[in-house]
Amino acid sequence: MNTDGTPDATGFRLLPGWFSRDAQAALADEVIALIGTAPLYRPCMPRTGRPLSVRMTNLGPLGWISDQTGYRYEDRHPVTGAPWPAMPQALLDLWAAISGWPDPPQACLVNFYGPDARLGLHVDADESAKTAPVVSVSLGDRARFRLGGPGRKDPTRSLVLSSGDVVVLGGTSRRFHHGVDRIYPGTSTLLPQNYTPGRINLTLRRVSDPDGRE
Ligand code: MD6
Ligand code: FE
Repeated sequence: MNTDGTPDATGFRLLPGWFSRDAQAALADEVIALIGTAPLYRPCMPRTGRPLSVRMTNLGPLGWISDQTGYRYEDRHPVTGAPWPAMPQALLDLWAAISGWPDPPQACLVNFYGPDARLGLHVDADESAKTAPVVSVSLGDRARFRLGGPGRKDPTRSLVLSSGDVVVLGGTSRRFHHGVDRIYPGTSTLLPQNYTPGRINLTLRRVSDPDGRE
């Protein structure tokens, strides 16, 4: 695992402090304003119907959702029924700068972690675009991110993600298990009071394959 911003042999890449403090503040302001129209909600796990501890919403043409029937992409907010708001330009610029993918991202999943929220080990596997990387931005409190391998039981490593850091899962790492063990409450002053302690993670994805199938 490299921490100098270059991809490792698996295509995993960490870009520490990619966004300056001012850029983080501008992006956080924009995302929080958009949450005003597309409110955070608590998705449920398929089958069990158990609510996740992370609250979510989406930006862009498509949004990732989870409910009793499964995981999928939808063009509308499941609670308000409205189309997802457009993605901030800064996220489109980030994707253009580092994804190496010719087309823009179609979905930005917004994850909000309160002090006790976690995200279990998972693979991002609901996209037909199997080779496009997934790019994520962390804002607010630090988090312990866990990265495994293609198998659920593969050994894992952990790294701390700080506000402004960017992670890229490209190449073979695109299908690696990963999750968030915990956040470290009170380690950032970026987010406004009603999001503190807390962490926002923005995950940019291509959803359709190059022939346009979803
Ligand atoms: C998070 N991130 O950092 C959760 N997935 O809160 C992800 O699940 C993720 O950071 C794919 C690629 C990058 C990520
Ligand atoms: Fe993920």
